Amino acid sequence: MLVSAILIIFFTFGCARTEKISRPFEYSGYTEPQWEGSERISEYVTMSDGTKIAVDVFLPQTYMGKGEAPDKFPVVFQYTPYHRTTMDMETGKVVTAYPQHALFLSHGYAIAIADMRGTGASFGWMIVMDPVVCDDGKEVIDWIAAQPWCDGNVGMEGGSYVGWSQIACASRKPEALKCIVPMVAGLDGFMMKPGGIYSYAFMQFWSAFTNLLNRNMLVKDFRSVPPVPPVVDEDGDGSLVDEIPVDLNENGAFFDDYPWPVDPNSPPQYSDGEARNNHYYFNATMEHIAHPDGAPGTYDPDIIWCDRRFRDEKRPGDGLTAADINFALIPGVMESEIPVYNVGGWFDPFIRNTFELYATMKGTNPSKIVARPYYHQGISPAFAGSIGLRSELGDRAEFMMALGREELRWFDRWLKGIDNGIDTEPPIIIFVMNGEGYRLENEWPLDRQALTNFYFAPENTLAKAQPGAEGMDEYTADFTHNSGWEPDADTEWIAAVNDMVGKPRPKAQIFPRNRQQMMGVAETPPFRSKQDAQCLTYETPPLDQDVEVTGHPVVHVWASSTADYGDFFFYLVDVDENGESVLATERGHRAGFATLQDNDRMIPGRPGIDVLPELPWHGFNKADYEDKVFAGGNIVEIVTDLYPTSWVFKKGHRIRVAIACADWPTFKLHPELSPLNSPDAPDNIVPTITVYRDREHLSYIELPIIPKNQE
Ligand SMILES: [Ca+2]
Ligand SMILES: [Ca+2]
Ligand SMILES: [Ca+2]
Repeated sequence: MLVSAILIIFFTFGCARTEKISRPFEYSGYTEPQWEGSERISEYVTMSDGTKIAVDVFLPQTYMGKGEAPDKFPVVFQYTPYHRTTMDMETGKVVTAYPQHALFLSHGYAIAIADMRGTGASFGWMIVMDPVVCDDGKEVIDWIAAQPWCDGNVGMEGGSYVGWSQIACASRKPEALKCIVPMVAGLDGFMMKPGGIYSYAFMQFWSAFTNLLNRNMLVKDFRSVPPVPPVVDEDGDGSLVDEIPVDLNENGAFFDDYPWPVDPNSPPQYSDGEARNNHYYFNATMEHIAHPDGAPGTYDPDIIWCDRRFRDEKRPGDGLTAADINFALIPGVMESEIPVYNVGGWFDPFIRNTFELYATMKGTNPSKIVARPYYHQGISPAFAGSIGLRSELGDRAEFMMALGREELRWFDRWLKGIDNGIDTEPPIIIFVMNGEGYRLENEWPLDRQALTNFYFAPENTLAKAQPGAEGMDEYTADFTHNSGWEPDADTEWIAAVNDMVGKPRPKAQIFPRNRQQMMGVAETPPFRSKQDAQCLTYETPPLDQDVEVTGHPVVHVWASSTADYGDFFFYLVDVDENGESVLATERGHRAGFATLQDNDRMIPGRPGIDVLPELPWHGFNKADYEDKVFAGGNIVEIVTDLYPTSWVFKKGHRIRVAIACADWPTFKLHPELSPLNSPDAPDNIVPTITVYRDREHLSYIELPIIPKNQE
């Protein structure tokens, strides 16, 4: 009686919250926001090898719910190399950078964020994706689970490296880890060399950014973030800002101002003029740069990876290969059976990995995937509007909060045991660009896809009919072809950071915005009209009806070259009635990796796991590479998939394939064709390629076309 009276009151006042809704991006009625505010705890957690890891914890503060306030919480954990929290240098206030954390806190979750060793305020030095990072993660989760404020349930979330770190932790099977939400996570160990070609611009950016962060620099006018907050208030005055040593020569860094190990005669100085005993912050930061044991100190990802051309080449530092630090983690994650909600972006360079994680692990781990139309960092309203994403979702904050509600549904299900149905609805959510928008699916690739070949045909056309007995096209490489369609900020700040750490300056003044350059969000759709004019192109006549392509397009191209070596870049392009062209999807491939290999080889040691989906895979080991692949007039068949997409080519538009032999400075030029990695270097070898399109050499793109009017 009382219950129905309460319900009547709620309905009378039109409180929508009482309605139970649990579907993609919408969630209400299963749990209510019952907490306001948060309190922060900052601690060093000591790893089994003695290294201190910085952890910040935010606990829900004021209980607004009914009954007694819970004093133990499920915990959402982020494990990051990008500073666990941010410090406002003016006010000394510490904040988390993630707006969805407030949502989780209000629903009775605690938040824990740790700096990986060698980063932030943690001690030790950074070796990117080293196994010790995985082991540390498990130790931190074990520590969280043992704290009095934790109810024993931990989930993880975050993007990019913070997505990788969830796979890393899950591979070590911590007992308290109950679910993860890796977003735009790169897992293929060759992810910085998609198709075997080095991602030059991004790695220049990322190395400089890493060097900047790990030194806790604060350089005005750089694309900078503030120093990470110190963990320990050594002088006990309630302020953390004054634990950061003074930058004596005002060059944006304190690491160059004092000897290390600390010299008692010239110790670090502090803004309050007080002495410190332990210099925690200084010592932690200096360990990132050089270790007292004589260990290598700061690990520069660009220097380490740039000249390693094969997936099985060992790197200095830990002697591991690219494969060892990524797909090698998969068997452990599968044994853990931890539920995984994969979040991908159609224009993220890791979207193939996102689908591989989903498809490979769905049989062992409760799995879900959403593919949204965005870049690594987000999406601009202009692009969102052009592909049919509602304009309010083009707003970045709302776009992120919609994802926050998805995470809350996942955490409620697996950390609180709330039966909200997220694990029984169709597991796949894709956004059909230029089409119906979000759509639920049950399998990937879609069973109903009709794989349709579009053959390269005379006069730069694409035809469904197979070609005749003869046909070929010549194309001379243009090393200035650049897939970026709008300039990013210039590279001055990278040059300045590189100067400070003793590294050469970038080869280009401007790095473009595109899929591979992951920082920043382009303001306009990915136009290609200008770039396509620098390419060899094939296109259909105007379409007589809408054509939906959802899945993994695959390119087959027979080619020879005047040079012994070559790189290829393939673009699937949508050309409108006015001839303006926009990128749908793309991928590059180094011709020397010509032979297809079993994709189960992605996991080192071949543990018998079927890596899915079955896509062309070229191994990328040294033994898989054919040097001088085009020598002696050799005609080579290149087969590669493009990044998965879901794109509707509208009636009246044309489907175009554009082929380039360089994409600079996004990708490093082929080292044998441009040893100086510069489009205008005098000793460049500029190849002319011949693309064959005859009965004996079928060159085509295979498109996964989704029939209309299904149900
Ligand atoms: Ca202080
Ligand atoms: Ca200085
Ligand atoms: Ca397989």
